[in-house]
Amino acid sequence: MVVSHFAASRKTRRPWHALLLLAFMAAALCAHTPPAAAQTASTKVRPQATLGHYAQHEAALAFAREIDTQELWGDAWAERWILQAQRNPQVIRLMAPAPTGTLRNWFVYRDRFVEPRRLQAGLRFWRENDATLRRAEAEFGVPAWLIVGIIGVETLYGQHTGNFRALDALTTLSFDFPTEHPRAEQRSAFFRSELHALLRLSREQGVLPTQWLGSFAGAMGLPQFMPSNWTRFGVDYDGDGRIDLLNSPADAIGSVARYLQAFGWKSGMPTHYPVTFDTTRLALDALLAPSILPTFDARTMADKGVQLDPTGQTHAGPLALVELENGDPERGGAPRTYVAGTENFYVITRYNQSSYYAMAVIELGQAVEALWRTR
Ligand SMILES: [Ca+2]
Repeated sequence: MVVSHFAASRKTRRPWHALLLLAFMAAALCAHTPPAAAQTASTKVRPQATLGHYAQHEAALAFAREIDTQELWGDAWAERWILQAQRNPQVIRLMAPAPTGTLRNWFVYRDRFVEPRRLQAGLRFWRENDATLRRAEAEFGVPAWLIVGIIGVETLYGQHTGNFRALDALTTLSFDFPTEHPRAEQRSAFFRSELHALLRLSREQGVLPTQWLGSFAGAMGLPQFMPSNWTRFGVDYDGDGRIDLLNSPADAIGSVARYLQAFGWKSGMPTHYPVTFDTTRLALDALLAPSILPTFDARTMADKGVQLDPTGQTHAGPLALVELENGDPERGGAPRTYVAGTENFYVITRYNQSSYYAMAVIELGQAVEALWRTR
């Protein structure tokens, strides 16, 4: 979804106008009838029609009015909620770029996710959802272990879905994105389109925008979907008539499978192969230049000094040499880990653009599957 830039010359509203709008908003909220599932929540949490930080923020308000115009929301739906959005300094701190020069550590990262508590939770999740996982595998061609790996790494099977108000997080990242970030402009444009998607999703689902909770980046529910993905890839997989990624494991399973299918998951293709190096002709710089984008066929890999295992040698598609740091070897770290990633490895990084993430998902999912098979 593309959100056009708002017109800077738009007429500025006066404060009394905002107050009138709030009175109108309170009345409209009473008349608003959410579907049954959301109604319980909305009666529990009485919306406070208090002005938030962004009620004074001209660019945010202009953006909201632009959305209202685009969407033909005659009740100023976007504006009335942006008026309530709060700036969250913790969100800004968490989004700030990591200090440069620190080496990452795959072994440490893996141990955070492939550990007894998460394995047991994964086994329980598999037991409770086996039929749904098998259905998703058959319908989308995405293996059960991969879905189990993703939901496990994302939220520990729904236990950690995030406590940030998504409206505040997305508005903060839209208009107060940390300027020291190298791609600040691009990232804040992304979050503005997600804020737009959240407002639209709320309206469609009959949920007040202030009620959504998620990560500091606005990802929500068991699979941590951004609002636009909720609309684009969400599946009602338990057939109750609504897509509920906050409470329905079945909807989460179907949605994760559909997402991976849409990004090109190839049924039956491995994610990666182990490698060893022929150091006499290793062209490491050339191999690492395309990063995780699969680029070299098995033959080219061999020419550049990468020895694949016997299955890898017969792989038909392009491969990427994936490099994972294990800290600084001079300070007690281990040598780097290398694997040859396939196009399916790349598909997993479309969920989260990190090779560490993809490897953790693969290892957790396959470890849970091994437990499930030998139960
Ligand atoms: Ca559902």
